[in-house]
Parts: sequence; C-alpha cells; structure tokens
Amino acid sequence: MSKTGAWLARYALEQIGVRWTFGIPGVHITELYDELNESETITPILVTHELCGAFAADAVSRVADGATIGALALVPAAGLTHAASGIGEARLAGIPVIVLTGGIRRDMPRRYQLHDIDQLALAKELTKAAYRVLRTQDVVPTIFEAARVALSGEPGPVLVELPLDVLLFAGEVGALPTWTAPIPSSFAEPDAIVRAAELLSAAQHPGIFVGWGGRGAADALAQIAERIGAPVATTLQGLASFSHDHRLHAGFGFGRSAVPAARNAFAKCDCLLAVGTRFAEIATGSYGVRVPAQLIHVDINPAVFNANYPAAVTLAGDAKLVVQSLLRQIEPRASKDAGARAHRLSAQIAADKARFQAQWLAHDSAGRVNPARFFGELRSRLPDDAMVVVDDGNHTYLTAELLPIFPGGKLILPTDFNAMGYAVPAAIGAQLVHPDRRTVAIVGDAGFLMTCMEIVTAVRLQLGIIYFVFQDGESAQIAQAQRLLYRRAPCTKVGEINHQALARATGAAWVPIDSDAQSSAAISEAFRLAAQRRPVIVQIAIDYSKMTAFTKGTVSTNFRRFPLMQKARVLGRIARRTLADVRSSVTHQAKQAKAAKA
Ligand SMILES: Cc1ncc(C[n+]2csc(CCOP(=O)(O)OP(=O)(O)O)c2C)c(N)n1
Ligand SMILES: [Mg+2]
Repeated sequence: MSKTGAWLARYALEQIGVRWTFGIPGVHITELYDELNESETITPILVTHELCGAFAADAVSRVADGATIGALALVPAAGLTHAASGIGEARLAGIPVIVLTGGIRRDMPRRYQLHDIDQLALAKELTKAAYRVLRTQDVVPTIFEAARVALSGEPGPVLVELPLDVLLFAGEVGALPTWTAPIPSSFAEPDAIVRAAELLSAAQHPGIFVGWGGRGAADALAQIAERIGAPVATTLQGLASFSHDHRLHAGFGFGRSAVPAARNAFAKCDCLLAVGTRFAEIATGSYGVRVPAQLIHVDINPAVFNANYPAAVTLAGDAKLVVQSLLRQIEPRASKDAGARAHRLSAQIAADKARFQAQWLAHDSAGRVNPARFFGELRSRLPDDAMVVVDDGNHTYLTAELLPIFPGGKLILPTDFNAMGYAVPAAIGAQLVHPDRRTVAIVGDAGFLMTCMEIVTAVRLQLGIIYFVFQDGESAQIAQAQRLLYRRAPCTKVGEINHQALARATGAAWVPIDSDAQSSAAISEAFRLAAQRRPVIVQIAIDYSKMTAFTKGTVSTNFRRFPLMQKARVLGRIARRTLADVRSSVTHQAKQAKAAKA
C-alpha cells in the first residue's frame, strides 16, 4: 500500500498509546498535524511555547503509570531548541517522552533551508537516542524502536526526526507491525538477593532510601520496613514513592539536609537498602549523607551502582520485581529486635515530626502567611489521590518538608536538570491524564513568570488547576544562599507583576491570600472556582524568613567541604561586608537624626 510518512507516524503513535502531542505547527510538520487532527485517539495540543509542551509531555508520562506516554510534535530547530529544557528535564529524571520533529527536505540538494540544523547532534546530550527517518517504510519501525528505547531500562526521552519529504509524500509500505510494550524484568542474581536479605536481617540499624525508580515497589518496601524495623526516607523526586502516613516514613533525605525525623532515624544506620535512586546531588543534600559500607543498591540502570557510594550488594532490575524477591527472602528470616525497633522508631519519628511542625507553626511570620499553616490548610482539603506539581525554588523544599503525600497521591517536580518554569505547564499535562483528580501547583513567583502564559492553554482546555504562587518578591532559593555566603543577593529581585491582571488576561480566576487569617476561606474559594473547570491563580504573601532544613544543611555541607584557605577567604569577606553594612547603617541613622533635628 502507498502511505505518507505523516499517516504512518500517526499510526505508530496510536499503536504506542499516545493520547496527546504538544507543540506548535510549522511548515515542516503541518502534514503530521493534519493527520493527528484526524485521529480518534490522539489530540494534538497547541501550546504557547514548546518549552511548556515539553514539560507537559513529561508530566503526562509521570502521572500516567504506563497507561500512555507523553509526546511532542515540533518544528525543526527552533521548536526543538525551545523544548530543550523540558527534554533535558525528562532525560535526567528518567521520564519517557517521544519527541517528533520535522526535518529539512532530504530529497533536494539545496543548502541553507529553513530550520537547517543538525538536530541529531543537538539531541545527543538531551535524549537517550535520536533517529532520522530517510525512507517511508522506516517510519513505523523507527518510531516503535524509539518508544522501546524510551520505555525500557531507565526510561528517557527519544527523538525521531521526520524530514518534510518523508512526511509529505506517499511511498510503498508492506504489512504494518503492531506494537508490544517492553516487559519489566529483573537481572538480579538469586545469590545476591539472599545476601541482601541476610545483611538487612542482621543489621542493628537498617534504613531504606527510596527514589522515583522505587515507586512501584512501595507496598513491598513497607512490608520490608516493618519486617526489619527500618525507617524509610525518600529522595526529592521520589517524595510520593512511599506513603507519608506510614509509621516508619521519616521524611525527605537522611543526612545533614534532612528533616529532623529522618536525620535522627538514620543517625546510626549500618545497612542501607536504596531503591531507584542514584544518590544524585539533591537527593543527598550535596553528598552530605553518610552511607554505610553495607549498602544494598537496587536500580534498573547498573551504571548508577558504585558511582557515588560503593555498594556491598547490587541488584539490577525493575524495582518492583527485585524488591518483591527480596521480601520473599527476608520473610522467613528472623530479624533481631525488629518489632521492638520498629515500635521505638515509629514513636521517635512521630515525636520528631510533631516537634518540627510545632516549631514551624510557632515561627513568627510577621503578618505574612506561615508556610506550615498554609500547607496544613491545603492538606486538609486535598483528597488523598490529588496530584501536586511543584516548581524549583525555596517553595520546593517547603513542600517537601511540610506537605505530606498519601497513598495514591502524586507529586512531580523538576530535580536533577532543575529547570524552573516546570509547574504551570506540567500541571496541564497531569490534569489531562486524570481529569477527575484535583491538581494543584506550588510555584515560586520567579518560576511562575517563566511559563505563566501557558495558563491560556489551561483555560482553553477548561482545566480546573489551582496555581498557588508563593510571592516573596525574589528568587529565594538563590537569594538565601547568597545572603549567607556573600551578605548580598544581586539579581534576585523578581519583576513586579499584577497577578490579578494576569488572571484577567489569561481567563483564569484570581484569589489573594495576604495573611494566615485569610488562608482557610481563600483556599475554599479556590477549590470552588476550580470546580467550575477554570484555572485559578492564588497569590500568596508567603513568609520565607525561616529556612528549610534542606537549605541549611546543604549550604553547611558545601561550606564544610571548602579547603581551609577558601573557608578563610569566604568568612573574611562575610566579616568585612557585615562590618561595612553596620557602619553604613550607623552613618545613615546619624544622618537621619541630624536631619530630624534640623
Ligand atoms: C532555568 C533555571 N534558571 C535558573 C535557576 C536557578 N534557580 C534555582 S531556584 C531559583 C529561584 C526560584 O525563585 P522562585 O521561582 O521565586 O522560587 P522561590 O525560591 O522564591 O520559592 C533559581 C533562580 C534554575 N534552577 N533554573
Ligand atoms: Mg520567589
């Protein structure tokens, strides 16, 4: 039969189970958009900026649990470079995304065509693999191969360039293949699983650390935790990988940057079971964790083993399968004092969590909104299965430390690539996948400015997403660290924006929260407005005067690692600038007093 590349690409995407593509059409890819427009199962979504399209596609994959995969349909070069940060985010976070781009015509020898750039070279660092299709009959097999690579092992984005002539012109193809999804597998050696079970059962102070890759293993991990009497900490990306209402859930991180419950519960850890984490910088608070020699490391990607911390046992494979095998080996073994330890730990964790919460609530927010009070109000209204989408900044770590996530709940955010601007568009992707689940975004005022115009798309799609914008007037996560180390915070004041006018301009609703007293009623109002399938911008006068455990711990970890001379230089600068600041303030006061007298 004779088919165009665009028809074949649509066929392949339908087979894979793609339900939405994000992007902006351009001349190289209008043929594909025309096909997608005809599809009964795929909806092409127009975005305002391809960066937002990439974040939305990433979010589709993150919340879909394998039911569908996020996809992009981009014009060559400019569409791809605009989408690059979102693709990079998916790459470092291990999120499958199908990136389809148009390409310059390969059937004519002209140079300097529109959008002519070597996209495969550009995609090299951003994707797991990149393909260019030169023949019509290769369209379906190549897209299937791309999807297989995207979904297997540690998932990731994959690019397929479809040159204009391939999309546009019909060519002969034979019988079309049908798609079969890759099956999760475990490569862990049975002996290694036994060894891991022995170590964990014999440990005096075992601990469990769960990342994004461990989310499918949560039930088996909860049973292991009880069986061996171990506290459970998560990474930032893996915040929702273990229920926060489990009595052994300790918190985010376990080292110097962790919340007190996790820091204390892991203080004597002598055997660590790490699942689906690669001990990256954020997960470890800039490597401020003490990892015991008896590390049992489970991951789908063997390249992460021994990269940052040497492992006593490595178990490669799908986390759910490996952890279930491990549980079967642990069950018959007697774990000494495990019951008593679990009991003691759970009491200590509960007390530490309560004290942490009380300290936050007691903090004087000087008339502004206390973060713990806000998150308490929000949590009390969120259903357990709500989806929380977070951006990158101080609000990220406040969310991680103050908003518990319960079974069935989702929390997605940028981590290792760490691109601000994620939350507004990612919430759109998440809400599309689960239209009946409450979706809320927590976003800083600077990050919000990067992508807030995408709310236009949320309005058009009638998505009742609530955007909680933490308005502190600056890029706090950076400014706080600058003030600690430099006593100055250049380039962190955020451009002023009238959120009410922005809401009007985009068609969203607007609700302000200026003080704790307004929180409860304002959040109720936001939920009421969102129920009318309309996005809501909630502008919050948040108080950032109390630092998160993460920021305090991480700044301290980094500083401790400075060579002695560098420490002296930095401390000297702080001292000089502090003195100069005191002097200038004294002079200023004296001048004012003089002026007042005169
Ligand atoms: C694309 C990008 N640019 C810059 C940064 C550096 N950065 C990390 S957090 C942050 C501050 C974010 O400010 P805001 O969105 O207001 O959140 P807040 O920290 O105030 O909660 C900055 C600038 C980044 N991570 N990503
Ligand atoms: Mg801010």
